Amino acid sequence: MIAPQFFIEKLQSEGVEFFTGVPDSLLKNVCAYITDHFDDKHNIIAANEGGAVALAAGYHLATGKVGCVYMQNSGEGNAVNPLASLTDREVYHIPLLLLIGWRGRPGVHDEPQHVKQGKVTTGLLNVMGINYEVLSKEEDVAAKQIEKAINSIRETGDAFALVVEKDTFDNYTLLNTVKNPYEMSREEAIRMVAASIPSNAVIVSTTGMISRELFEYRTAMGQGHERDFLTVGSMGHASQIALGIALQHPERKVYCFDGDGASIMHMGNMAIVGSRRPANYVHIVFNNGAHDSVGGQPTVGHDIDLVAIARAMHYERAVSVSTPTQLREALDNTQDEGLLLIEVRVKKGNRKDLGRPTTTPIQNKEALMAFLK
Ligand SMILES: Cc1ncc(C[n+]2csc(CCOP(=O)(O)OP(=O)(O)O)c2C)c(N)n1
Repeated sequence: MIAPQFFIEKLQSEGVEFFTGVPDSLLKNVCAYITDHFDDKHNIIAANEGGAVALAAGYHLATGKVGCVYMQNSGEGNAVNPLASLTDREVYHIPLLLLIGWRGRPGVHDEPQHVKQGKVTTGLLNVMGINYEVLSKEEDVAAKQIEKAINSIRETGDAFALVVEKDTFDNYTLLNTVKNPYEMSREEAIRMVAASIPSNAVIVSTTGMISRELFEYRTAMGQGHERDFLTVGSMGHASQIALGIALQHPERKVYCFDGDGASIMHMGNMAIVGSRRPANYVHIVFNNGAHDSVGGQPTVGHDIDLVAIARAMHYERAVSVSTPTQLREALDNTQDEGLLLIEVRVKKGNRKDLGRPTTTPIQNKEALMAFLK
């Protein structure tokens, strides 16, 4: 395995000293090391992977240097547009190093949302004309690959990707954990909200532990899972799935269980919800100020005012709560009609024995569609 410190110091010795991206579980240790060792001008956790590519482009325009963009392979899709229409040699020809966590690598068991993306990860790079190496787990070989990558970038001016398999990096524990002041756990808040919704309501929940905690709540209560659409992939888009349902089923309440990382990733989606103002839509953002599901790296969730954003985007009502009593009061208001946002500020962390959905995505979809009929 590679020590995160070894990897990053090797990149620094090759002149790479600017990092930006969206954290990934396979890159968790290296992302934590970057978070601890680079200031906020040299490590920017971006809203989404496309934004990260553009940030690295801006850094290059300002310095002539090569930035490193880290991401899970799920983020390749977000990055394709700026890679093809900004940094590519047929456009502005801006060099950058990509570090891509390879979830769902063929032959390695992974969750369903990673299977297709895992199959197309290197194919997408090929079709984009981006050279890559699958990073070795041996430090001396990896060091040579880094030299090769940087030489290629310098000679061609093109992007180069290092693709990272599971268990490539050694452990590194994030030191700079900012402990937020909130006491309620996300799971406690999820349970309270799920227990309060009418029996004909639908929940569309976001990627990561929010969906896992909702799934476990239903199981623990002996309930079925047919009312919940667990958006296991497609991070940042749960609010639009919920909008698509809410507009066609005005007789039902539709809840979106969102994360701060996910809602920030595609924040424009909130403007579209606001523009349609569905009276049966309740948007709940469980805001722990972190990408908790992939290692707890910070988001800007606690530096922004989600209530003001929602109001500016024409949500009729928006409140922020952080205690069970406040949440209970806010939930009492969900009985009324009118587009509503509830921001629930929660602490970081999760139960260590948290399971994963045992139903497949297709089973989930079919059960929900039957329920909606
Ligand atoms: C496009 C994309 N980029 C990155 C990921 C990896 N990923 C899965 S969950 C997650 C964090 C979600 O954070 P947030 O929405 O704040 O919810 P939390 O985990 O904190 O509850 C990330 C980055 C992904 N699934 N898709």
